[in-house]
Amino acid sequence: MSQEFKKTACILCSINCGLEIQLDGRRIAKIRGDKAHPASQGYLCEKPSRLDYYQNGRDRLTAPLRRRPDGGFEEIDWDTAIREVAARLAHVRDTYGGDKIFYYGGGGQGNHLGGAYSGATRAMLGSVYSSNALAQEKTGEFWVDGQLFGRPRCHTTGDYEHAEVAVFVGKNPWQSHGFPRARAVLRAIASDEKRALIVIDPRRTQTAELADYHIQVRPGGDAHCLTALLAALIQENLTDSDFVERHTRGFEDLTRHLQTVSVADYCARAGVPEAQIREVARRIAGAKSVSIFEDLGIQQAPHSTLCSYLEKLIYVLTGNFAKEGGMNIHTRFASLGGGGKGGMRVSPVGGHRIISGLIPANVIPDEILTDHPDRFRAMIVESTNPAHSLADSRRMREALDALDTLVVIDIAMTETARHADYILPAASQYEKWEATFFTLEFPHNDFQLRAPILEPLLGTMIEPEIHSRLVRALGGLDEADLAPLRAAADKSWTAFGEAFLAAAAVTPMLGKLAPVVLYETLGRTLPDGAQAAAALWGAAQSCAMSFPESVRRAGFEGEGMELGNALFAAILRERSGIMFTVDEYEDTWRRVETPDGRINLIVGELMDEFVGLAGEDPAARNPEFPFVLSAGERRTSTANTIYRDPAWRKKREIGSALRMNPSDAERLGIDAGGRARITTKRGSMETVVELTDTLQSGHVSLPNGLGLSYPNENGERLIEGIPPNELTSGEDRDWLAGTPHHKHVPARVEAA
Ligand SMILES: Nc1nc2c(c(=O)[nH]1)N[C@H]1C(S)=C(S)[C@@H](COP(=O)(O)OP(=O)(O)OC[C@H]3O[C@@H](n4cnc5c(=O)[nH]c(N)nc54)[C@H](O)[C@@H]3O)O[C@H]1N2
Ligand SMILES: Nc1nc2c(c(=O)[nH]1)N[C@H]1C(S)=C(S)[C@@H](COP(=O)(O)OP(=O)(O)OC[C@H]3O[C@@H](n4cnc5c(=O)[nH]c(N)nc54)[C@H](O)[C@@H]3O)O[C@H]1N2
Ligand code: SF4
Ligand SMILES: [Mo]
Repeated sequence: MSQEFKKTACILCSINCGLEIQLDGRRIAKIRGDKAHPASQGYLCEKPSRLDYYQNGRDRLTAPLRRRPDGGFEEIDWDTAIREVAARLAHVRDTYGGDKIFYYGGGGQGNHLGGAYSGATRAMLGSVYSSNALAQEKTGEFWVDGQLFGRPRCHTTGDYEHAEVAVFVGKNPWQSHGFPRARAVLRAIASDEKRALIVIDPRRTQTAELADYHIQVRPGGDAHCLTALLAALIQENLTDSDFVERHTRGFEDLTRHLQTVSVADYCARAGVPEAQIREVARRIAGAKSVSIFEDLGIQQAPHSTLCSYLEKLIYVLTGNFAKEGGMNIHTRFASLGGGGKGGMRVSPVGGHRIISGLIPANVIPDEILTDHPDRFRAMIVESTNPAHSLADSRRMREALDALDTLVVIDIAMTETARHADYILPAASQYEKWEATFFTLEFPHNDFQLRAPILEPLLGTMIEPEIHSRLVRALGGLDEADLAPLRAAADKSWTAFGEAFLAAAAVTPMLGKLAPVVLYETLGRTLPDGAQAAAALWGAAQSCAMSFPESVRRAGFEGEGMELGNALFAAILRERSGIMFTVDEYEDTWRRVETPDGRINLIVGELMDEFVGLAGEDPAARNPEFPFVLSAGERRTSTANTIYRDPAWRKKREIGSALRMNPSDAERLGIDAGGRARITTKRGSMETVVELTDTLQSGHVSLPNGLGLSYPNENGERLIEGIPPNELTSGEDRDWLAGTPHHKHVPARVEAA
């Protein structure tokens, strides 16, 4: 066993804590936190200790696969795979138009470089529509950011380290993280009597156990709960009137409505004590600083876009914006959005709103399973598993099967890959240069380029090379264009930059193919074989151009392209990652993009829904489906579908259980450790039950990421736990953003 610890990062959630790994041959033997990582500083949760189950899973793909006429797969060599995939997709483009080739994915929790390079393949194909997992969680929030602050990219982040009061709405950071060193930060708030932790969650989560105030809202009652909180702020004159007057627009109109809201009535509907809501309103108003985190508990539940709006009003009306401990608009190293052509506003078949370049994930099957001439005919799926992770798996599988061509780029044989015409096996995230664009922090934002710690598994390929070869096979790279760029790259990055800009001005396609052009030119000159990092040179340049002052404060020097070069050089050099921007609180105001720099308090499109809450009862249930199922809870035993082998979970049975309140179980005749059948309008499945009073009566919960098919030692595929989206339905989604109601699925439970 090698004694050396190699620096890399955890790939299991968006925080990407810095790791040091000791190898035993190709096995991941020892893992510890990297103290030099600028954000995680050595912090780790329990999940990465099992990373060998990812790296050396039995499900790893080791050769390109082609579907045979009999439905099985056969191995083919890479040259054949690239040639045939390019030809099949070009055929779709030439027959029906490149806009019929839909791209889904581009990265998971640890890997966004593949997605960066896929832009070139898409440009060759004329593929303009895309989406990814953000379009089933964050697009409603992004849209609201756009309404309040001017553009969807005006994304705010909390400052939980410094906040006097931290509020979590439908978010369980003890388990799911979402900000660096979450457990340490939560413990610090909980143990300081001058600070307060507020949790709005129907379930008594680990975070709620620590909280000063656990607002145990009724499932689906958030819109009423948040409105009651806002009404209490307004009616008790608890808002920051100076801030509101100087920085916002629409307060009168908003107040007119909130003055009419009965706090008592809305609290009753939400299932929360009025006294608690009023006390929390006063605690928030009296605090020096407040940060608020909203997540899937509202983003994947009824009124999700409206709830995002109400959540943001709380911190805006109390002036907790653009200040220490409050909410701020952060920098970004690169965009997480979908790209594509600027003008596209709605999906081609159903006319569904596109937000941040992303088609709502829930409507993807509707855009395929139709005879509409503009339907998607082909799909490229990269580093994501939509047949498992999107609503209504059965319909998603039908849609995948209805495509002319499905190409899947993954490291493992997934639920989605099984429907592909071609599967291209990627090298794992420990076998290549990788990075994520989850750069969401303020005032210190960090970025880490990870070096490979292992050679690619035989037969696999890194995504940048896959895309480069596809672009070449599609006729996109001309050696005559590349040679002068290579020569310039040999001189200096500045010479390269100038040559590239000049060449792209003459041949615009070079600009559209930029990631792959950089890979084939500049990439070949990078030290330590970091060819795959080439696209980051472009990202570093645009980051330095967008946030020059913040990049300078982080210690980088130079004018124009030199500043971006300095940033890029540090990225290549620092294996633990770098702080790429340091902000001042005033920067947040410079990033507000409304015409007059004020925050809009009125969002016209949401007002009917907002006012309509008065006539709604969130406790109403269909007698046929009296339970609310939260399908996809984050537990210590879940990590999306990144770990496929069920053996990674230490307590296998209980980790996959349906959680329910003991009183419900007793009424239904289900014993502790017994089994239950859960039925929704889309499906019915059986599983083991865990009894716990952390759930309210009438609320049951299943973990996310389970129910994967995985081969045992004999190669037989077994499924452990419930694949949650066998039970969900595509039509249960937010009317505006199209985000799914996964946390709020009407269900029936019976003893099995
Ligand atoms: N361990 C682990 N961590 C993860 C992941 C993982 O798979 N495993 N996945 C990562 C990913 S991709 C994401 S997006 C994040 C998600 O992170 P979270 O959003 O924190 O995760 P969830 O557990 O899905 O949902 C949060 C909470 O919503 C609550 N909830 C359910 N219904 C309602 C409701 O009606 N109202 C309110 N207010 N709350 C409700 C649930 O009880 C739950 O505690 O986690 C990331 N971190
Ligand atoms: N019912 C329900 N459904 C949900 C959720 C829920 O709470 N409830 N949560 C949703 C959320 S928030 C999210 S983010 C999604 C996540 O679901 P997906 O978007 O499907 O993402 P992951 O499960 O993270 O899958 C990542 C895929 O990337 C592959 N992979 C890993 N490393 C590499 C690599 O280096 N290269 C390539 N090419 N592939 C790689 C893995 O094998 C895996 O197939 O699930 C969503 N689905
Ligand atoms: S918090 Fe997220 S990134 Fe950090 S160790 Fe845990 S799963 Fe990995
Ligand atoms: Mo997610």
